[in-house]
Amino acid sequence: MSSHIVATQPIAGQNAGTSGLRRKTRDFMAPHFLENYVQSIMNAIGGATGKRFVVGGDGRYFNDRAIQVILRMAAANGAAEVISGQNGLLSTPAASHLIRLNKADGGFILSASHNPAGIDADFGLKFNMGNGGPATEAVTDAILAQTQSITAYQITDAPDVDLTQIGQTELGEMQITIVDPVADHAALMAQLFDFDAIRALFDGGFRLTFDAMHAATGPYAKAIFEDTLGAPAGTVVNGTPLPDFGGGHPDPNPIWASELMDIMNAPDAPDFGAASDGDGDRNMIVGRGAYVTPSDSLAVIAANAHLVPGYAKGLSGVARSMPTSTAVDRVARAKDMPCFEVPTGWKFFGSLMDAGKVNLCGEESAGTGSDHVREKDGLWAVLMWLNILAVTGQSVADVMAQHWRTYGRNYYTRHDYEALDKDIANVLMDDLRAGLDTLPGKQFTGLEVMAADDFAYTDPVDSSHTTGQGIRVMFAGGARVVFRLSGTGTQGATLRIYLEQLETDVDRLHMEPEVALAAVIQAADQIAGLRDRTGRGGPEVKT
Ligand code: VG1
Ligand code: CO
Repeated sequence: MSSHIVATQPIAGQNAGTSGLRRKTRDFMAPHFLENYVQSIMNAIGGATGKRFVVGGDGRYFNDRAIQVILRMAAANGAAEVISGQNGLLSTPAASHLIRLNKADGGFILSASHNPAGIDADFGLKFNMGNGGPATEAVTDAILAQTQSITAYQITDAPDVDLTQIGQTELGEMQITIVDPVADHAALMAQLFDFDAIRALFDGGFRLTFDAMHAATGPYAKAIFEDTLGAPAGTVVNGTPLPDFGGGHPDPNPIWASELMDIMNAPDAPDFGAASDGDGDRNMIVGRGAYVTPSDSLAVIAANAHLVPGYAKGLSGVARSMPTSTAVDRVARAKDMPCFEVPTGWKFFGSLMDAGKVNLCGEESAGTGSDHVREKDGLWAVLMWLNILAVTGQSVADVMAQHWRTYGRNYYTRHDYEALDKDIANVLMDDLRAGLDTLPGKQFTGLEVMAADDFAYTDPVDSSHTTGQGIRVMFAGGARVVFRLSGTGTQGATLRIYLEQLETDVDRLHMEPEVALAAVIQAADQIAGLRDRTGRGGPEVKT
């Protein structure tokens, strides 16, 4: 085996967004594209010599080929060891755990999360650091700088490594350790949760349907729910990971997981439904006829975490991404614990968790997790709920009703305008930014603006500063609108509008969200001129 240096030049557009680099699969397959990015990562972290990495992905199309390239480049760059999931599979939370467990220097996770998979769909690569969490802003910036100045990459010309057998193998001087993708993560879950109580729940006839959406979580869910906790075979549906995710869109929300929503709204619905996304870090929670918004799920978990063995001592603090509803803030206030508001993307939670300031984090986009890893964790969230239901003996609908009575309800929805012309989206945001100072005191559909800003954040641990994270408009009475451009799309621009309205009147806690939010939705349209500017009748996706 010999290594060689390949001359190359920068490839435009290798700037990572909210969660690593995400592009069309064919872009990643183009000559030198993947290689440039991998070498840029290795350069940005001070080289790979003597280092230990974890590698794995969500099993999507090109996962298998990309891993072979990363292995050959790691060997050529002098890495000591790479730990790979068997057949190249690892969910994002499992990869995060393996990095921490093995004290690795970082990990390469191959995924475009919930984006569709296939040669004509999307592919992605994200680098996680030694703490198991996504590359920080500083490292992401360093990687971008490398992609703009790269002149060569190193690769060996060895044949493919066989990743089908668990055990040790070598690539030149580099050791390759192939591990069961599920075992270590499942063992971690057994430490955190009362598996006996959850087993008793299933023994008593409690029925769960878990939709793995043909993506990474299938094997994890089968091992934990069916093989360990005694849920009957068939509890996990769409449980076999497929390279094209069965042609679906593994984004666990009522729109894309409509198959599960139909099951949960049928007369013979199971007690509990859940789903996860492409790489297993997101979750959807739904009771019989009772969908739980991710923001509410975070608040319920914050309110009840002490019922779960791993969190029996109570939480040190909680954090949410800025657009996530303020439901969790109300729980934190009632329980007198710190609550942080950070920019979108899990990388911003890492320093708070490393410093012990928080051990529960969440995003409105169906991400919830704790400091057991440094990523959001779909199966963890589902187990949190199962453990809470097992202890309280309540249904999901009962838990929600009680929570809203205690803390009030933050009605919430997100509207997405997808694949917009980038210029139109940018001008819309620029105009909003320019007009911020004129908003306070104005009325829109009867709602008075109290404050408006462009969200900026200073990390309380390392003082790093981030600006331009989204326009916030706060109204009197606890309503809020946030305008933000997506950083994970691969086509045009996606404008996300996050809409929220607090309700504390006990007689108004069970309305249709779109009805409760009607005035806020109209106000957002008036403030941004959405229909006129986009030329569309409304958003493509409402979640
Ligand atoms: C979206 C979500 C964000 C999430 C990110 C990665 O980003 O809104 O909350 O952290 O996806 O999720 P954006 O920039 O498109 O809004 V995923 O499951 O990569 O792993
Ligand atoms: Co994901």
